[in-house]
Amino acid sequence: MSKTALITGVTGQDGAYLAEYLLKKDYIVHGIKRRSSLFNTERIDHLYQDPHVDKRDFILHYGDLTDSMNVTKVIQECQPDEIYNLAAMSHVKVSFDTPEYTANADGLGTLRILEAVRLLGLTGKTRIYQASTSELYGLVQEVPQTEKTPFYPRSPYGVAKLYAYWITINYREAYGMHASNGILFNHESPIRGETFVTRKISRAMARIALGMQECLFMGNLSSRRDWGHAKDYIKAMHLILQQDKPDDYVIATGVTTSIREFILKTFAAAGMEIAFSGEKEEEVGKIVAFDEKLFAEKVGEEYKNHIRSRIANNPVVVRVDRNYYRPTEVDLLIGDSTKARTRLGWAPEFDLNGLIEDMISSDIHLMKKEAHIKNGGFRTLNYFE
Ligand code: NAP
Ligand code: F7E
Repeated sequence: MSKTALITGVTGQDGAYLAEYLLKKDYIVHGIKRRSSLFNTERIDHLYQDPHVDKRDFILHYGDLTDSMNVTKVIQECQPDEIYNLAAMSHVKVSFDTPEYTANADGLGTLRILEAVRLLGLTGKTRIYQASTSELYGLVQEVPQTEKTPFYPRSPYGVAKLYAYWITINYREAYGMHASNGILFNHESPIRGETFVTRKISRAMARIALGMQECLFMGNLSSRRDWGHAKDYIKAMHLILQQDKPDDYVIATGVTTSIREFILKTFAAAGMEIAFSGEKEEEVGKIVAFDEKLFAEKVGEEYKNHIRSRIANNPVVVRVDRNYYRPTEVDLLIGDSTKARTRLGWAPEFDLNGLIEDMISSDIHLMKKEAHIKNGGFRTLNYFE
């Protein structure tokens, strides 16, 4: 018989990939989506069937993690075997602007799910995955970070997720619930939100290459992240809930890269060599060399003249804007996922170069299409279009 999963945050990057993965494994998948004044289901529209057709294995419910009655009602209706709690206000910089909301959604939202499962008498049936994060390590106390490294969060987001991490463990210990934390390091993809740094860079590179944007404005270029591909990381979530015993696992690649290096690699992947010069807010990145063959292959022959002219007249394509700095920063993240690799048999298929290739080919394709939409105004295209 098919298992039933409930995914909160199903309209997000991970929710979309996980829903697709579970549907392929013959799960019945329920998802919670928020009401929004504009469509917010672009990442999952390709999975959604006609609601009037009899067999529906992908079912969406309106909801919000700040509404405990809604959360309880949806869980009661679905009677899920597995809950993946992916819903969150997930942007670290924005959490400094909306700290109370972030605590409510990301911290108390997790409590609402755990308590609903308990009150509905589903403790013995429903397994729970909590989307914990490398942001818990914050001001890192150990390098690399493992399941045993002490936490020191550095943002309202990190602190809210710290509550969620511990309340998950507390419900496991107090009520014997199958509730686990995946401590996932940064993971990205072509459907990553446009304001996270990797997607911002990949998208801007495509727009600069096509002559749609002049410059990429960045915050702190020196912080380092351990970046993997979301497609690999959602498999770990599923594996965690298939274990007999609940537990907590670090999911990471074990490779750390600075934002500056990510920019160099992203432009280089499309044939543009960048050199950085200057310090702090005066630092700039210029195009200094051009692999015309690679550029023609990745971007297109017809855009080569534009890059030649940029190199000759206006080579600066990256500048620093202090508005993107955070009040407290997480400088260095690098994870040790030995426990997940040995106990779950998990291993990533994508390395950083593979991730960048996937992201830039998608963004070049999308931005070309966007450039051609002239009538009816400018519209951001969906990855799946
Ligand atoms: P994402 O793309 O920002 O998606 C977040 C999802 O949560 C969206 O579907 C969003 O809905 C929904 N949401 C936000 N607030 C909500 C609320 N109050 N009630 C119900 N739904 C709400 O995030 P992601 O990258 O897929 O990450 C998934 C989860 O993993 C998050 O909990 C994140 O904090 C955590 N995490 C992410 C990473 C990473 O590198 N990606 C690493 C570690 C942990 P809308 O579409 O309507 O905005
Ligand atoms: O920033 C620096 C920024 O916003 C990465 C979330 O998914 O992963 C994500 O959080 C780094 C930071 O991700 C810009 O200061 C420089 O040092 O892509 P990000 P994040 O903050 O690491 C963790 C694991 C999560 O759990 C979160 O939900 O890049 N940076 N310049 C910039 N960052 C952004 N966004 N924009 C810039 O212009």
